[in-house]
Amino acid sequence: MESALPLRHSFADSKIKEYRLTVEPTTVNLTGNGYPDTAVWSFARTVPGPELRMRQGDPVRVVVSNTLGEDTTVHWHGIRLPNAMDGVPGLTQPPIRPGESFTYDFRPPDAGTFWYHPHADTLQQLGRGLAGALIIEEREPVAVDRDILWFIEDWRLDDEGRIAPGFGNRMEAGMSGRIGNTVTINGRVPRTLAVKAGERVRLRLATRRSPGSSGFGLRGTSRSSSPMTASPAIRIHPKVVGWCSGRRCVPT
Ligand SMILES: [Cu+2]
Repeated sequence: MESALPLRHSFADSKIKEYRLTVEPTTVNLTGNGYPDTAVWSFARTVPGPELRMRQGDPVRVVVSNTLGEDTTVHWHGIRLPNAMDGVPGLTQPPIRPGESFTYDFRPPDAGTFWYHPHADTLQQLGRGLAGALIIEEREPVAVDRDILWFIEDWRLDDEGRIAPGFGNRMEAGMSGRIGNTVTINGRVPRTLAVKAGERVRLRLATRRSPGSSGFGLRGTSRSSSPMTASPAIRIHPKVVGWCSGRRCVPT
């Protein structure tokens, strides 16, 4: 499907970084340890969706194809973009109908860690797994030894590993949001992250959790940092990481 995009014609095609994202149901194992697999809705058959990396100011194209049984779109959360690329169905673009595609073309103006998600039937599509990280690298690279993304997600699963229905519950929406019973980092229940003493690690944190507040902690470290802090890097000494969320703590 061709889209009418004002920016597109100013791009030199050879320089455009292109991604293709198919929105489709798939099955993943979130919890490990012999627990059942979970049917999710995914970008490109992974949860979270693929990490999209691009350079500040460079042109990027993302072609989104919808194989769900309902409309969708993609919104680029926190990024300053032309309105036509903002992904709000019925307002900035027509919805992407089942079987159709839409092409997003833009130049991200700001560096940082962002995320993308649908803006149609949002609570259900988010709750079933449609989200991914969008990393905009600085034009002047930050000096780090490792650049690590933790994409934190929150799932409400039943005993069979199925995503529990009941999205958009008004009582929950008016309180803390839909709080799950399973937390994953990069699509798995978190374990540990080993870092070397003195290693300079850039730890990027993104979350699609709906509850209004989260806590985060690093164990065995000399410093900790809020997920909202945009500092370019933190120095972690030894060893193991754990984190808390809402009313629960998940030791690792
Ligand atoms: Cu958003």
